[in-house]
Amino acid sequence: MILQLADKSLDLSQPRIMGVLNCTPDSFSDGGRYQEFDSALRHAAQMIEEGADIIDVGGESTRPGSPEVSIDEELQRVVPVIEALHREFDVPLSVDTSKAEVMLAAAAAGAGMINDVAALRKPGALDAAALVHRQSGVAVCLMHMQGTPRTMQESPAYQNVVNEVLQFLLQRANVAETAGIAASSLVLDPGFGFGKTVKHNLSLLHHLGVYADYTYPILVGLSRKAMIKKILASDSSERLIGSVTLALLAAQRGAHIVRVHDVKATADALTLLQALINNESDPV
Ligand code: 8Y7
Repeated sequence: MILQLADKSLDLSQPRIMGVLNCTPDSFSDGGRYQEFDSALRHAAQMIEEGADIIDVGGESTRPGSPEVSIDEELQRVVPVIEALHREFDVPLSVDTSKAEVMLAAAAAGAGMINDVAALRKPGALDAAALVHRQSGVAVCLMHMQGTPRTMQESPAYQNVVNEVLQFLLQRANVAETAGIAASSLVLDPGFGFGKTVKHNLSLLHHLGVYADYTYPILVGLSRKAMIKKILASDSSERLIGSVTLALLAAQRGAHIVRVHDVKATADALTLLQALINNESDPV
């Protein structure tokens, strides 16, 4: 399976790594715009060096309880970074946004994928994504979320989380395709932690294989999520091991792209998984 991301392509016959590039001010010291820009570029360069296959550039914190960011602020955070990365590196770029204006500007700056945690439900987002898809073949990741980032963790509830998330994603894929986005350019994501309890997240991870019956690539984000701390009942020192373990479990269950903060450690885990798989296809 090959995913086209505007002018770049990604072979998904083995699991790929999406490196998280946060362009939110709270992830840096308050050194002003240039320092934030510079620090973002260096962080991206390091993740590429460590084996990231895509860089996900985000300017809006979507963590539970986060305040919303204005369009202008988000544009100022992500567009210069995407432009610079597109100029300097060959790696595909995605933009983590739900806003139509940011989708348009990011695509013009060189982003090859839109990663929308709201699955194109915000005003104008569907049309903006369809437009940049038609113009330059931009791919779209549709993620499931119950509720909104501000309130989603208050009381997540499902009859059958696996089925409901799947039905939502297939329905959003259908809406996207009707708007003119090719099925082959869509990626689906169950949205771990977005309106889900630990139990919901574990059910989704356990049953990730249900997506294998569909032709869409699957992206998962489990890196540094609250479920790790809740299950391990320990503090941040266990986050790395927890994140890498969950990325590996997801890859083993068929995830095509894992969205992670710790690229090097994840790349090592996936290399070991690949060695295991390759060994079986080698004649003895
Ligand atoms: C995810 C994501 C976040 C995820 C996709 C965090 C932007 C919260 N999580 N995008 N974004 N999937 N596609 O903890 O799971 O990284 S933000």
